[in-house]
Amino acid sequence: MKLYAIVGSPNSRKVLAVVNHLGTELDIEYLDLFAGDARQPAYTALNPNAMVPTLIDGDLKLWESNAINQYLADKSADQTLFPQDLAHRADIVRWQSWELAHFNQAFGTLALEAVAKPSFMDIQGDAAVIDWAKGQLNRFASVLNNHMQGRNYVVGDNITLADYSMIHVEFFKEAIPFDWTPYPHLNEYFERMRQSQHWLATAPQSPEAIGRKTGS
Ligand SMILES: N[C@@H](CCC(=O)N[C@@H](CS)C(=O)NCC(=O)O)C(=O)O
Repeated sequence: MKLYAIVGSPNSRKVLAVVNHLGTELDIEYLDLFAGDARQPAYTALNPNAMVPTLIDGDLKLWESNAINQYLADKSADQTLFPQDLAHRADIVRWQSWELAHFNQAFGTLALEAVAKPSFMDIQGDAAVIDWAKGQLNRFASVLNNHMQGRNYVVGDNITLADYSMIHVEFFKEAIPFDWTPYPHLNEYFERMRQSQHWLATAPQSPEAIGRKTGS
């Protein structure tokens, strides 16, 4: 198997954490964000979105990080990240769907517009989009905060795919213009996951390494 990723990219880190957790053996090719590697025809033939991550396994060309993680977990002998029990699986998929459609759509948009564009791309973020994302993030952070009261993980008593999905934008948490203080249970959860072994191992070695082909 082969995984295409970008150093420091939140969605790449989401998959790399699962690869680390499962001990999956695969080749990893890091694309250079700034050189436009993802827009080259050879890559868009694999992923027409020109985005990472993409997993290749034989004839399967799989994009979308949550789909990749479900596939990797199902292929693995380790059944704890995405157990076979139907209710448990549905609960994990529910939270993966929710983070993609709501919580991290807002969090990721705020991170991109308010931090990544000005800091890494030399582009001004869109003020109207930033305002919209803040409103959405307030709405959905409150849902996660309430859910995390009295819990260590999003589903059940152990780390599952839902956790690696939920926290994948964590690198930007303190950098975005957003007041997290009303959400103490969410904050404790993010701190716990931030220190978790397999997530920590996906962190870029330096800010300069982000988006570059070399380094990890
Ligand atoms: N829904 C996709 C999102 C993928 C995505 O947004 N990837 C970002 C990196 S974190 C990317 O490749 N961005 C490059 C671009 O937008 O041109 C997934 O979950 O895999």
